[in-house]
Amino acid sequence: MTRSGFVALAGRPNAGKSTLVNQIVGGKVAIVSDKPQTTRREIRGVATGDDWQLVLVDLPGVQRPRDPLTERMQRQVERTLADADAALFVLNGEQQIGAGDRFIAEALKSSAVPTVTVLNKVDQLDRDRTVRALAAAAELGVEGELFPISAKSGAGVGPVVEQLVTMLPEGPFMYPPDERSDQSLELRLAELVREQVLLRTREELPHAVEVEIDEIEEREDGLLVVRARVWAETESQKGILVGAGGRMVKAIGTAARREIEALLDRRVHLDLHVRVRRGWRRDEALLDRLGIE
Ligand SMILES: Nc1nc2c(ncn2[C@@H]2O[C@H](COP(=O)(O)OP(=O)(O)OP(=O)(O)O)[C@@H](O)[C@H]2O)c(=O)[nH]1
Ligand SMILES: [Mg+2]
Repeated sequence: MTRSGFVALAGRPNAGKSTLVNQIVGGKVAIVSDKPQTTRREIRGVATGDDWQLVLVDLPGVQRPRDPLTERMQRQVERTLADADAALFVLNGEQQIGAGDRFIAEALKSSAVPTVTVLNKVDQLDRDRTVRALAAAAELGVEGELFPISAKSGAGVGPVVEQLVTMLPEGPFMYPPDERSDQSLELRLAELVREQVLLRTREELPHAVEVEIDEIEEREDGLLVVRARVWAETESQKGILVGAGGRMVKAIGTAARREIEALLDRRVHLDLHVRVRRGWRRDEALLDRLGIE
């Protein structure tokens, strides 16, 4: 008899949801950055044990929608929560509990989804602050267990997985046991490029950039050639992304290529083109094509 099911991750932007998915899955399936709203599409990370399979649904951080991009992100969260077998509510231990956490807590309480709450980033807290933050988390009144964890180091994550497994319905595995993610190769590569953009930009720019893979070509000599477009919204953003003498786009490309080579364990040539597309975040057709539903 096996157990398997979907666990939706809910939490404010930057709480560490994607870091936690990567930690549980044991590989990088979702990109991570210190910028809020790093995750734009639902990503499934799959963790499989002897007789269980957790399909972790990493979601964009819950926030107030500002434009069609963020509206789509928010709707995605609501849909996924409604369909999940369990929810994993991630709180950012480095921050006070705020309106965003209370909003998610209320949504979880009014849904019938059984929930596990984790207080993340306790590696940054001393004992006293951890105790106080756990008390504040308990006051949110979400039913179910509460665990202090560090998604980054993995401390405390084992018991969370054990608890989630007990909440899964009986049923067959939905993914092959060695599969860790449901994303296409194109999407994974595009995300690895975007991650390097996020690491190197600030303020509005991280939110204004999207990456699209144009072509993946297998060369006979074993080289994999990847061509990607980096979308910006304005000429001045493009200028920053290209950088003086092309230095910025080169740095992004070199770092992303290394990540891609590590992922695929082969030699890669990565070709990046920075392009301007005004208002892409409001362009419903482009959002469709980019798979942001
Ligand atoms: N110190 C510490 N930092 C962490 C931990 N977990 C995540 N972080 C950091 O917190 C930041 C946000 O992590 P993400 O995993 O991208 O957060 P997220 O909740 O997926 O964010 P969105 O996709 O924007 O909603 C990154 O800089 C992570 O390195 C942790 O346990 N300890
Ligand atoms: Mg994320």
